Amino acid sequence: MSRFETIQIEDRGPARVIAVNRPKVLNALSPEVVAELSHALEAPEIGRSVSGLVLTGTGDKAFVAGADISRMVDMTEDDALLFASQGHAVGDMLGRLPVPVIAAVQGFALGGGCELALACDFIYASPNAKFGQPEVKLGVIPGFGGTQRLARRVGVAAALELCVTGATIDATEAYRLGLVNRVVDDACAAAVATIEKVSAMGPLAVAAAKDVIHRGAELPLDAANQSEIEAFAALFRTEDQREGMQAFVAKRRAQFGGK
Ligand code: CO8
Repeated sequence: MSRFETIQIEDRGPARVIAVNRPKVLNALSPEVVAELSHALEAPEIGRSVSGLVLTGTGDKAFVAGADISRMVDMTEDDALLFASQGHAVGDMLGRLPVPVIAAVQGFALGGGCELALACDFIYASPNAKFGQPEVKLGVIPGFGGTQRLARRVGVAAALELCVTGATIDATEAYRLGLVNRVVDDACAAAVATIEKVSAMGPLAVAAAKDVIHRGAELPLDAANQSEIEAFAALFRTEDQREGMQAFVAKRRAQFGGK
């Protein structure tokens, strides 16, 4: 995995930890980071030996302090369109992976960093975490899902306040808003522990839960409920369903094969 220069990858048991690794610029997202993240998310072992991903940044000071401003300063409109589209493609990939993706945020998660965290399935924050969409201070707006995923996560009014003021909020406020699921001393360790728990579950069921929840959030309730009914029923075609239920009845631990 040494082919990557701007990200680090480490497997911790069934969890794959992917860290943006540009600590000198607070892990700012360059086009190279975006391209390497995209590559890393294509690894075939995700969903097989890898039961979940943890996205983080190296060092204590930042998760990701935004897109790399020095690389954006001279961008043309076309460059910006491409950069934002590539960022969004990574966000879409994260949502489509068949395993949970947890953002482990320590320090700054600003701009594209907050957006990268929002593109993960949920966020754990260390007590020093700081979130914000400061793009208006630079004369732009979020371009990597901040206006949309943030509004869906915390509501339109709270997202608007953050996006028009550029304010930074701490971990406690982010928790109060529902932006982060948990504030814990070591967000990365907690995220790895969560993936370990997930690895004992039926992998097809985990993938189905993620898929139905994400797709359903974009649908009217009756259509979303219908997709749940169909996904629930489809799992009864799997060996995992028989194994899970038979193990319960036999009072033994289920051994899921993902089939
Ligand atoms: N881009 C480039 N360099 C950065 C960035 C960044 N976003 N953030 C920090 N750095 C660099 C600094 O320039 C500095 O470099 P140097 O040591 O060479 O001077 C180094 O990191 C350390 O930073 P500071 O000295 O500024 O550290 P402080 O503790 O004083 O301040 C802050 C930390 C508050 C985080 C401050 O660095 C800051 O405000 N950074 C910019 C935050 C920001 O505005 N982020 C939003 C960027 S716009 C954006 O993300 C839009 C995304 C759109 C699409 C993305 C598609 C993928």
